[in-house]
Amino acid sequence: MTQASKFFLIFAALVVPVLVALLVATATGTPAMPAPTPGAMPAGHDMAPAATGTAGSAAFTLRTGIDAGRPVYIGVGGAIDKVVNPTLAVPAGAAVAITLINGDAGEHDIAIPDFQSASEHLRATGAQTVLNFTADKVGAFPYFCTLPGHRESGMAGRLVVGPAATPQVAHAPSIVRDPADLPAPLARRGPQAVEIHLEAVELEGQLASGTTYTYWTFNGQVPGPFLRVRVGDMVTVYLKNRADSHMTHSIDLHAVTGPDGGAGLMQVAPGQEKAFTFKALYPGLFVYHCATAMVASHLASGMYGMILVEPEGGLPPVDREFYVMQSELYTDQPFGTPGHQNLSTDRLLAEQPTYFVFNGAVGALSDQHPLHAQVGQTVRIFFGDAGPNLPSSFHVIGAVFDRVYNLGALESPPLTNVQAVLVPPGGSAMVEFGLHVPGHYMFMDHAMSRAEQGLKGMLEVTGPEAPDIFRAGGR
Ligand SMILES: [Cu+2]
Repeated sequence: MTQASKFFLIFAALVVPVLVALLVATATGTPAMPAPTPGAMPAGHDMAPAATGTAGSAAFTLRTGIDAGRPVYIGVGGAIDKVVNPTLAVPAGAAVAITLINGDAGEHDIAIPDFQSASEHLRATGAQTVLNFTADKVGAFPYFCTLPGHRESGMAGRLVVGPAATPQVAHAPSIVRDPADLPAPLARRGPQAVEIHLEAVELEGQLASGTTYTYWTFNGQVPGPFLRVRVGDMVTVYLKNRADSHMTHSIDLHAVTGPDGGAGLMQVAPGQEKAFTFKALYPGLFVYHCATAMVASHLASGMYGMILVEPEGGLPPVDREFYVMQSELYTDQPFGTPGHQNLSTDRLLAEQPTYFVFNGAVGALSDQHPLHAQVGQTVRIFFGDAGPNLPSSFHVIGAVFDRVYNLGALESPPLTNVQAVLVPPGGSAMVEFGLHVPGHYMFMDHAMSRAEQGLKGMLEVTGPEAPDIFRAGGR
């Protein structure tokens, strides 16, 4: 957890209950009295941010209803959805629109006397009215139903006008796959039949601190599972698309010899499952991905992974293996904007990413899952570039790759003593290097601006110092 998020949690734990208690006390202590004089502006963390709108406008929808036997307002949509008598937070100076829908067949209205604003009476179920006014003073102001007894029995809430809009910070589970989450090398064996089971899962995930994104994934994580087969295997791939998906999904494996890499046979609608079988003719490190139109948007949203087809006899043993994939995201708001982000098709088509990530999220391989190894060990990184569009100049700062299996070509002689390897979108490289000096080794795409947009990973190496190789000072 970052310092900033720790601070936020402590702040929220200490301050929010106090503010809520104050608001409740004020609201229930003087139910029938005239509106209180606007006081100091409360801190913003207890507020429901504007359902829609910018600094210049804010729109909310409320529905009348019954809660615990009393008439209330219930929020509709956005951050106030299903909240009873929600606090409506708007920036100072905003043009406010509150739509009221009659949801319970009683007669109701809504008024905010501090802004000389009151609606018509709604009598029929489903009737609507809109209250419009400008929030031209800062403070907390009651809204309520003016029909006799309704405010007193519970039909009241607050409008809070702040100097600026409350930032909408969003939280969701991590979708990051641990780079150490990959199967061990296969035992020595001949070719055989292998079954692979994958599931397309659409889910809300944490893209960066305070920022979320709707990922499309294989098996709920990014990248999808690391698949490991042997050359000559007959591989049957099952792909299920979860019933709660909104999109058709599919799979194209670059290890396949056959039309569309399987994707023509494997377009799977929500709630369905399909299978196909291929023979792994070629050893190598291959990307797989969803290939449903628009393919770029499925890749940009997280639907990719890698399959290793081991050569006969397997790969030479190493001490540590890691699974790392780079990709770009194209969001409608700039890098670092808090709140939920949507895919921007315009940016995607213009190849102008807002985020660059390893394993799906900012901080995935630094804050969440740094790579760990020890002095004296040899490390192997299976590195893939999911794109969808941009190549990677993969580099580990302070290390030289002893061996690079360029383009994932495992049966070609490796390049030796390499500083950075260029990996195309939809391509891969297998790199190996020995660890000689302990410390923090940052890795990235040496197109360095991308490090400022999320693309940083960390290899933590522990063990004895090696002053004969690296030390401070002169001789
Ligand atoms: Cu897909």
